[in-house]
Amino acid sequence: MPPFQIRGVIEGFYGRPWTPRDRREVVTFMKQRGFNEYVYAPKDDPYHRKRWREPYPKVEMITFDDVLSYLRHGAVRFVFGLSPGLDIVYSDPQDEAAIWRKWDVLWERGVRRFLLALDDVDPVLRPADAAAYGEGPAALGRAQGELVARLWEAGRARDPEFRLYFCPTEYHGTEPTPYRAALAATVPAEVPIIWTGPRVVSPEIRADDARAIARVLGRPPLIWDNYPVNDFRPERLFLGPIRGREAALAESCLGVWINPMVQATASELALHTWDLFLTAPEAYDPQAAWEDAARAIGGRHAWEALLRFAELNQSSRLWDAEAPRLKAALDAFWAAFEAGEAARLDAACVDLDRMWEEIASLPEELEAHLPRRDLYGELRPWLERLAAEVDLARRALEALRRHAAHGGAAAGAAREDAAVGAGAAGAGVAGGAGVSAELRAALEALPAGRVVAEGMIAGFVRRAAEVLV
Ligand code: 14T
Repeated sequence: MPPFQIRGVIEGFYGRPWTPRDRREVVTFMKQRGFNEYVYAPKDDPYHRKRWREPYPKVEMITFDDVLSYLRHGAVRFVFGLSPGLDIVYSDPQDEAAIWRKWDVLWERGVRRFLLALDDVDPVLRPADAAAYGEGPAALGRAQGELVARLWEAGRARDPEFRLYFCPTEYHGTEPTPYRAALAATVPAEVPIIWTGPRVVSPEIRADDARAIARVLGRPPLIWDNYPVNDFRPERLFLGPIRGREAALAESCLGVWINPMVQATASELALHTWDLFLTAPEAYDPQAAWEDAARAIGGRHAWEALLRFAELNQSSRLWDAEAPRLKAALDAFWAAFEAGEAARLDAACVDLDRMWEEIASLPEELEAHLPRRDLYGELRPWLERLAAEVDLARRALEALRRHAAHGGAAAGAAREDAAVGAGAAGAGVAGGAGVSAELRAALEALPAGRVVAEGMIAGFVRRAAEVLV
C-alpha cells in the first residue's frame, strides 16, 4: 500500500462553515504542501445536511466554482460531501434520485469524488426501511450499505473516474459489531470506509487499531482525524502539533482526512505539522514540526511570538500538558509563597514576572509582525482575553508580593499600597480584601467565550484573590 495515499482536509465540523475566503486560503495552503484532497462537508451548511434535498442557491454555487477554479491546476482534488442521514429513507428510490440531483450539479463541473456521510444520525430506521430490512443495527448497516452499492454502481457506469467515500454511523472504535458486519458484506470493496480511530477525538491512533478495523470492515480504513477541530470546545484554539499517530499507520490505512478548526488560518499550524507527519512519518518529531510550522506561518519577525502564543494554546485531548514553562513558574511561586521564605519567594516572583512580561508582549508583537492579517484576526479574541488576564495577573502578583512582605494576613495599614488599578479603589479602602474584591470583579468582567492557557492565568488571579481576603 503506498504510504498515506490520501492526504486531505475535510471541512467537516459543526458551527459556522468557512467563508469563501477561508476556503481559498486553506486550499492554496494545501496546494503548496503535500495535500491532495479537500472535502466539502460542513455540518451546518443547511444544504449539506438539514435541507440536503434542496439545490444550492446561485450564490453558493459561485463559491463552489471559485474553489474549483483554484483546484483546476495542481494536485488537490475536490470531494463533495452530502449528509442526508437526518431524514433519508435508504430504500426510497426518490431519495436516491435526490442524492444524484445534488451531486449532478458538481458532476457537471467536473467533480468525480463524492462522500456520503451518515455520521451522527438516528440509528433507528424509518417505517419503509424497517419493512424492507427489519430493525436494529444489522438492518441499518444493510440499508446503508446497499444504498452505497447502488450509488457506486451508478457512478461507475457513468465514469470509471468516479470515487465514492462512505462515512458510517459507527465511525470510531474497533469492535466487530452487527452493523459493521453488515457494512462489510454490502459496501463495495472499492468504497473506502471512514473511521476516526478508537475514539471520536482519538488521543492516540495505532497501526494495530487500524489493522483491527480493517479486518472488521474488510478494507483498510480512511482516517477522519478530529485534530485540530474545536467544534466541541469553541472557546479553545488548538495550536499544538499533531501527536500520537503511529508512523506504521502509513501501511495500515488509506490515508487521512483532517478535520480542522472553525478558525481556518489558525488551523494551518496543526496542518503544517500534519503535512510533515504524512510525508515522513518515521522522522516525525512534534516539537521540531511545531517550530517549523511557527517559522513557516509566522515569518521571520513573528515566528517566535507565534510559537510562544501557541505554547499557551497547546493542550487538547491529545496532550494535557498546557504551557509547561508557565506552569513551572506558577508552581514554584506558590510553593515559595506557602513556605514563606523571603529569598526563595523573591526569586520565584522575578521568574513569574518575567513570564508575565513575555506573555504581555505577545498581542502587540503579533499585531505588529504577523505577515497574515487574516490569521491575526482569528487570533485576536484570544489575544485580547490573554492581554486582559495577564494584566490582572501582574496586579495580583504585585499584591501578593506586598502581602507577603508585610507579613501576610497580619499586616495592617501597609496593605493599602497593594491597591490594584490606577488607584481605583481609592486611598484607605484597598486593603487585601479590597484588592481581592477588585480582582474578582475584574475576572468576572473579562470577555467570555475564550479560554487561554486552559485557565491557568485566570486561576492564578482567582487564587490570589482568595489569599488576599
Ligand atoms: F463522522 C465523523 F467522522 C465525525 O467525526 N463526525 C462529527 C464531526 O463532524 C465533528 O466535527 C467531530 C468533532 O466534534 O465529531 C463528530 O461529531 C460528534 C461526535 C460526537 F461524539 C458530535 C457529537 C458527538 F457527541
